[in-house]
Formats: sequence, C-alpha cells, structure tokens
Amino acid sequence: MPFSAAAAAADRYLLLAPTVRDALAEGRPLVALESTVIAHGLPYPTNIETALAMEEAVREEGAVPATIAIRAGRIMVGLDRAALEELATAQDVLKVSRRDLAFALASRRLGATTVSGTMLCAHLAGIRFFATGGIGGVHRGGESTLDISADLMELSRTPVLVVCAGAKAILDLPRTLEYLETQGVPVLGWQTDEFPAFYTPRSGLRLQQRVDDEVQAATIARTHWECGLAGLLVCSPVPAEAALPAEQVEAAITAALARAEAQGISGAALTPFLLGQIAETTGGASLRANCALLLNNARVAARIARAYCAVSG
Ligand code: PSU
Ligand code: MN
Repeated sequence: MPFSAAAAAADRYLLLAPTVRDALAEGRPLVALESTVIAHGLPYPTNIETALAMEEAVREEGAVPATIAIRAGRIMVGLDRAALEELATAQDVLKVSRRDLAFALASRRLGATTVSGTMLCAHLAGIRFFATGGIGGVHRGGESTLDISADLMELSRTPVLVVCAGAKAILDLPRTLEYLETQGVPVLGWQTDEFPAFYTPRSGLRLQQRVDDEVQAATIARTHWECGLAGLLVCSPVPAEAALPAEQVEAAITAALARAEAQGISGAALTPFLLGQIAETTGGASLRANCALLLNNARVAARIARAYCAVSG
C-alpha cells in the first residue's frame, strides 16, 4: 500500500484532544511532545512535573502542546492530566517506536512513544514540530551490534522537525552524525556551531549548518518540505546554568556502560537503563540538566512552529 493510503487508514486510530483538533483546523502552531521520556526516561514525580512544565512552556510561546501516547487501541494526540499521570506512574508501559506501533495498538496496551514513534504519530495527525530531550543514535559498539536507534531512520523518512539537545555521550556521537548525513537529515545548530552532547553544550563535533533564530529555522524547514524531503534536526544546547561538568558526565557514562555490559542489558532496555544509572551516579544533577534542556527545547520548538505559520502564510 502506498504511504498516503497507509496514512489514511491509520487515521482511524487517531484520537485528537479538542485543543489539538481546533488548532489543526485553524492552522495554529502545534508542538508534539514524546511520552517515553515520561514513562521510561525520568523518575516519578520529576516525570509528571516536567511533562506539565513542557506543555506550559509551549503555551507560553503561543503554540498548542500535543503529548502523544498509545492507549486502549488509539493513538492519543494531546493528553489530559489523568492520562499524563497514568503514564508517569504505571508499570509495564510499552516503549513504542515505529516497530512497536501496530502491536501496541492491536493489544490495546498502554504505550509511551519514542522519538521515532512520536514523529510517526505526529505526522499522521498533521503536526510538523516536535520537542524532545535527546535523540537516540548509534550506540557505542554499534558497528558490530547494529544497535542504531530507529530515531535516525525515522528522521530520514518522516517530515517532522525535531528540536533536541543533541544526543547523549552514552552513544557514539561521531557515528550518529555520520549516519544522519548518510540518511540525508539536516542537522542545524541552534545558535551553535557544534553538535551538543545533551548534559554538556559541546561535543567537539562541528556542524555544517547553523541557525540563529526561529525565522531561519522555519524557512529551511519549509524549503526542505517543499522539495519533498523528510525530517530535520535542530540542536539546541543545554542552558549553561544547568550543564554538567564534562568529566563528571564521562565518568558516570563509563560506569553505566560497564554495568550494562556486566548485566547483559541490550535492545530497547539499554537506553532507559543507562539513563537511570547516570541519574544515580550524579546524585540527581543529571535530572536537573535533563529537565532544563527539555523545557528549553519546548520553547524553541514552539517559536519555530509559530514562525513557520507566519512564513508559510
Ligand atoms: N534520550 C534521552 N532520554 C530518553 C530517550 C532518549 O536522553 O528518554 C528516549 C527517546 O524516547 C528516544 C529513545 O527516542 O529513548 C531511544 O531509544 P533507543 O535507543 O532504544 O532507540
Ligand atoms: Mn536500540
């Protein structure tokens, strides 16, 4: 089935919140938000507090938030507080990337969408902008394990702009950038010439393309999509006051990777495991950085979404 027909069929599974439906109908700016960070990325109650604060940040910048998750056989676009609470507290929430979408829907289980799952669902709903924390990437050792996040491939096939703070140094950052280049994904530095490394603003890896404001970003996105191309990544560094010292991050990551290897953790469980270990080792400092960059990215995405509405008239 051609993609457009598949998308029309998938429409049946969408359940849009009234605020989202109205904004789509009126052509107002929307920002999609993921739910894996709520269910698997952050501990309770930081997860629910951050989810609510991100939605508020999007509203403050004049856009409509649409947090996405899978529930009772539907793709929920725009969650109320009770649904957010459920994701933040429930056990056994599925982690839903592209691979898992049909299983999650057909089994009617509760599912939290990753970057790839959220992009796919946002696109089905007609939302073009999405804020997250860090994207998945090529894992260290990925050249032999082939553990490469589905997020990277999704960016190459789905026309959504993703605002992130780069990718964590738990990953192989140079190979992550190589993979994005191979897949034809623009990686735009937001007021920076370097690929940010999530907890730290710098990775030492230079980016070829930089934008300094939302009009530039929105104009590039519009041009990209007018040319029939797919996803874009905008990389906004963690705010300086919340950044962690690079040595502290590297030590925490080295310890986390060693523990993952010793315990034989792999596949979809690896990223949540590493994140939990790092939060423990850094005594919560990594959580504060994580929340600060999530809020910042929500604001940047909302500003770009608004500018896009203006430039596409
Ligand atoms: N990076 C983070 N926090 C997260 C994730 C990534 O800093 O919670 C989540 C995102 O939802 C991302 C997913 O899409 O992990 C990637 O998982 P994997 O590496 O299994 O593809
Ligand atoms: Mn993986």
